[in-house]
Amino acid sequence: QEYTALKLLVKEWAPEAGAAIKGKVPEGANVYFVPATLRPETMYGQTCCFVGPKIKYGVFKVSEEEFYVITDRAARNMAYQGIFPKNGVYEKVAELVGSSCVGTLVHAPLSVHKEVRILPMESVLPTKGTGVVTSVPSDSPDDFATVTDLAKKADYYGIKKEWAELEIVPIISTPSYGDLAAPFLVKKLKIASPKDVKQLEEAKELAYKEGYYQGIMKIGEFAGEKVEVAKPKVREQLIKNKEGFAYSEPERKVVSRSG
Ligand code: ZZB
Repeated sequence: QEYTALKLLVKEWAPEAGAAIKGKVPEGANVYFVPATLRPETMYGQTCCFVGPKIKYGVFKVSEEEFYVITDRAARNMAYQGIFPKNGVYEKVAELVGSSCVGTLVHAPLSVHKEVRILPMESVLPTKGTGVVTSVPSDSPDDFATVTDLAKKADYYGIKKEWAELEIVPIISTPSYGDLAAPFLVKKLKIASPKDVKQLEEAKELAYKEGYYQGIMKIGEFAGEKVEVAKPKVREQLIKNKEGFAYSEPERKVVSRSG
């Protein structure tokens, strides 16, 4: 899988995570949460970024000034892709459990929402991508189901309701599902919660196909262009601006979020 890894700069740590990295990451260094995405063209619509609450993350040193929050597994893969200074070597300076990061404020490149929160998602797989997932509820049914659930049960999740309620703006228009494909499909397939994994899998497949082959960009520098055409351009732009980089991982048996 060829992903685009995106760099979400930490602006303000959640207290528990802030305490855990204190003294381990130099004051003033830039720390990034690094989600892996197959849909760089949707980055305009990020409303939050997910971690698995029970997943263990490392804070890995890229240079004196740059650190990445990702799983150990992703760091190991990245170490052979020229992302760290020495081939095969990845230095972990601290560890963070996902739940401690919830509430952290990060800068989301390209998004209409400049700053978004780190929020919990139970279905994040530790064995895929970087274990960090950026949320685009306009175009990802899983993300729409999760932010809806988070807002509904904010107290239960220990978050502020408004963190899960950022406006969902149209990014891509499609002939079959309108310009908010994920909310449309979640409603159409009668998906009630993130636990409806079977219907969510189907919704994801439909959204992928329609978005890629029929979608037209509604926003950003490539508005009016076909998604197929805009996708590599947005990716190149993120990479050129050092807001993202290419990250690939070997094919695995289980490739989907819901297993
Ligand atoms: C932003 C985005 C916007 C995504 C969208 C999808 C969609 P796939 O097809 O099953 O391989 N993802 C990445 N890592 C993980 C993880 N560790 N656990 C769970 N989900 C993860 O899924 C690739 C997508 O799964 C990635 O692309 C990421 O979400 C998520 F509008 O990034 B995506 C119709 C999908 N739309």
